[in-house]
Amino acid sequence: MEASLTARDRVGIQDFVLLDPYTSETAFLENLKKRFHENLIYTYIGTLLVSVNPCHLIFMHWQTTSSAPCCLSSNNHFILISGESGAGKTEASKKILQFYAVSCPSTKLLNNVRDRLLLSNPVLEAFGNAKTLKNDNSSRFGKYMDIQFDHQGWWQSVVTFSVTCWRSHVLSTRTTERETSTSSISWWREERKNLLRWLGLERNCQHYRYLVQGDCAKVSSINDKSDWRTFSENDIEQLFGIIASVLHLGNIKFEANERGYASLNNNNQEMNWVSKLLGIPTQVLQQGLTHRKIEAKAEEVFSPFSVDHAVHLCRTFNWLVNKINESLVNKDSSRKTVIGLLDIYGFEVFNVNSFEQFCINYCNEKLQQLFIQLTLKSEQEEYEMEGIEWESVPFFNNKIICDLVEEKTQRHHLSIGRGIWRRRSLVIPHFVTHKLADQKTRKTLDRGDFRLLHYAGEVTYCVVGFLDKNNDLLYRNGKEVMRQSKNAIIKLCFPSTEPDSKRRPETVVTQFKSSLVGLTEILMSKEPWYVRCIKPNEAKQPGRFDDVLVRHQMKYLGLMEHLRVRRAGFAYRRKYEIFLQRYKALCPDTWPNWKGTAAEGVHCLVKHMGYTPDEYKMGRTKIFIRHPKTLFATEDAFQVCKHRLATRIQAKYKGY
Ligand code: AD9
Ligand code: MG
Repeated sequence: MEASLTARDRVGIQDFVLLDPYTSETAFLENLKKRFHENLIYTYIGTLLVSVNPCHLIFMHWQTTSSAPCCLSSNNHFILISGESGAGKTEASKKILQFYAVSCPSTKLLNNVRDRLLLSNPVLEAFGNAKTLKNDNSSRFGKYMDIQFDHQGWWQSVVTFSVTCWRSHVLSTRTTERETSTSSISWWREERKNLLRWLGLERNCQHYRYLVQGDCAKVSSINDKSDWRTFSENDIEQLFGIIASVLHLGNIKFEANERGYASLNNNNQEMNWVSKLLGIPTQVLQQGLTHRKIEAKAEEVFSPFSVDHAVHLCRTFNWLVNKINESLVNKDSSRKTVIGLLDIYGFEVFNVNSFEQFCINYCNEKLQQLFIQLTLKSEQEEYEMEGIEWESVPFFNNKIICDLVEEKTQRHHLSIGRGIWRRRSLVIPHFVTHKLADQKTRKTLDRGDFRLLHYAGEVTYCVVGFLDKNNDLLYRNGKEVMRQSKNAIIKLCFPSTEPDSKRRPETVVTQFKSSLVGLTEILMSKEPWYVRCIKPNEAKQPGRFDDVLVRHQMKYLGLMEHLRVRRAGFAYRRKYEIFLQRYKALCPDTWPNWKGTAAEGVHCLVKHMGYTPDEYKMGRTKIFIRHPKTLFATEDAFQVCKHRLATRIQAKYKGY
């Protein structure tokens, strides 16, 4: 008994539900810290898993036993991984995939699908991730996949693999972050010189504006050619052609013509390279890049770049996703258990926050709302189902911020009357929050700024370029240019048969909103599991645990509330069968075999253990225990009993 207490003191408690005193935020923080320093980065709150980024490689198995949904269950599940940028969501999602991959038996066919799925990650990351100040390998796309299991609970295939290619990877000349992937670049830096020559590229990546923006060009991530096994040589060649053209495009310098509009010289070397690599006539390209009237003042001159490049990247990325889908997705439509896995781009705040951050943060806001709804809902349902009285726990509900983005009227709460979007324009109140701004904060806002009080903190957005990006004005021009390309991938991405609607396309926010609504519907139909990721320090340093930073994340991730909900009344619950099986040795009437129902056995057992009526409740299928100390006492008694039994058995067999 003593030994187990000591271990508990040293490495902390593995499930916060059993932490005493549980209401203290400091106790919660200390437990996380203790475990972090022991390299125990995973801690539960019931079925929710809290994961703290170790910021270094640790050799351990993922402790998924009680936190991963069981593939034998007949229900469909989803795992929502959340946390801010750099907190470890993508790493956690990879570990979950690995966990399911290794926990299933090997057959050649299966291995093939699994291998391809695991391999698809680096390829997607090469195109969809970027180095930002928050994270060296920051996801700029959301990824949702359904993993299918057969009736025996073995991983069978991937049925849906959808990647929401989102404009958050629009290349922007205004951000301080370099938003194009360098992992693929580092791969081809290793390649033969003639490849570079063929692409018209310099060896030195500093030569390319997109690679030096944000002063974070170097990443040593993917260098392995085998990562690209899913693709043919020809595909790779065409893809590299696209990446190289994006880099060339990034280096094109516009000049202002006599009327103040952007213009390009016919002999522009970069443009010639793009024309050659994409197989688009120089004239068409030149017109496509400049025919929109752009004022030649300050950085606005560069705006056509960003949109055109985004068009390339976004469509190319879709092509990649489709290719990966083709190689992974099983056409067998018979109903089987599915586990959905969602890894999105995390909440982010930079010095200058633009439209991309607005979309990313809104997506996080929406998923936080889903978490709130589901946590409360499922807990409430469980109590109801089990016939146990429910006591509600107050939560900060972020619905108001989602409504604000979604144009829903919120007159009584807000300092403004409506949502921030009105038709296609942005209503820019100086301060948007669920409570009125204090005067001091209000003063720090510039004219073109607005501020949202997100669930994860305040973010000031700069509205420059917001409407253009939202209205996606250049997209159609770019499409026409791209259609003339001879590059096979670009051709597929921009088919000439695609209807070119004369109608104004939906705004980016509208499209984004509806894809999020679709995602929410998928998730709502499944049983939720959560992984909440925490970033221990801003410097990405191993062994450093910043109390203030972690406490802030604990708060906005709603961990304390979740814990309170889990323990509102009852800290611990177990199916009667499982509880009886574990502790039956503690009561002479239930040991070794109990003849009655499991519920009766548990009743007999707890009576024998001296539980007072106030300490527990008998639900329809489960026992609910109010305080952890009751369970600890039972568990400790069990350890003593086990030890005694083992000693007795040893004594009995001594001499044999
Ligand atoms: V973002 O929202 O996509 O910008 P993520 O996905 O939350 O972000 P990511 O998983 O990419 O963060 O983790 C950031 C870095 O932290 C990784 O590149 C690893 O270097 C490091 N990390 C995160 N989790 C682990 C882990 N479990 N073990 C070791 C980790 N290193
Ligand atoms: Mg990520």
